[in-house]
Amino acid sequence: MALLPILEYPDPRLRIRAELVVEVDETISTLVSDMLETMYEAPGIGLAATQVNIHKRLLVLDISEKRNEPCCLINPKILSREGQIGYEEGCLSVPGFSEEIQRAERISVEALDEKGSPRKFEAEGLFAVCIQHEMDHLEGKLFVDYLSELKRQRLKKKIMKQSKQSKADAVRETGRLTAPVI
Ligand code: GNR
Ligand code: NI
Repeated sequence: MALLPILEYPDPRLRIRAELVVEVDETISTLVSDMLETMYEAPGIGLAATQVNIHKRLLVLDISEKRNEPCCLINPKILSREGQIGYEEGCLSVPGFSEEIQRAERISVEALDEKGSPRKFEAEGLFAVCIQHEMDHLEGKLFVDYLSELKRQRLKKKIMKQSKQSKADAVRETGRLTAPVI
C-alpha cells in the first residue's frame, strides 16, 4: 500500500488522454489499492489514474457515507445518458475551488471490475456525476473547463496568486527556492 502524489491544475500532465488497460494484472491490482488508499486519505469520493500521473483508463470511487463501498472501473464506457443534474463539484486536482456543473442525471455504464470481469450497470445522482467527472479526467478534461471564460480567468488569477505566495513562503523558510516553479 502506498499514497500517491496527486497532480494539481494547471499541470499539463492532467491533459494527457489515458490509454485502454490491456490486461488486468498484478500491476493494475496494486495501482487500484494504492489509488483507493490515496482517495480515502485525501479525502475524496473519486480518483482517476490520470490524477496520479498514470495514463491508463482506470478510476476508483466511493460515494458511501461510511466510506466502505469501494468501486473500481476499468476501461469505462457510457452507453447512454438521460436527464440533467446540476451538482456543486470539487476536484482533488483543483484544491480550494468548487462550482456547480451540469451533467447527465442517469447513465448506463459498461466497465471491467478490479478482477477484469465485465459489468454493466445504471448510475444516477451523485454516483453518475462522479463517474462522469472521473471519466473526464481520463480524457484530459477538468471540471473547470465547463466554466464561463470569466470564471476561469478568475480561478487562474487565484491559483497564480496562491502559487506566488507558496514560492515566497518557501524562500522565506529556506532562503532558497525549493518549490517547483509552475
Ligand atoms: O472528492 C471529490 N468530490 C466531488 C464532488 C462533486 C463532484 C465530483 C467530485 S470528485 C472529487 C474527487 C476528484 O477530484 N476526483 O477526480
Ligand atoms: Ni477530479
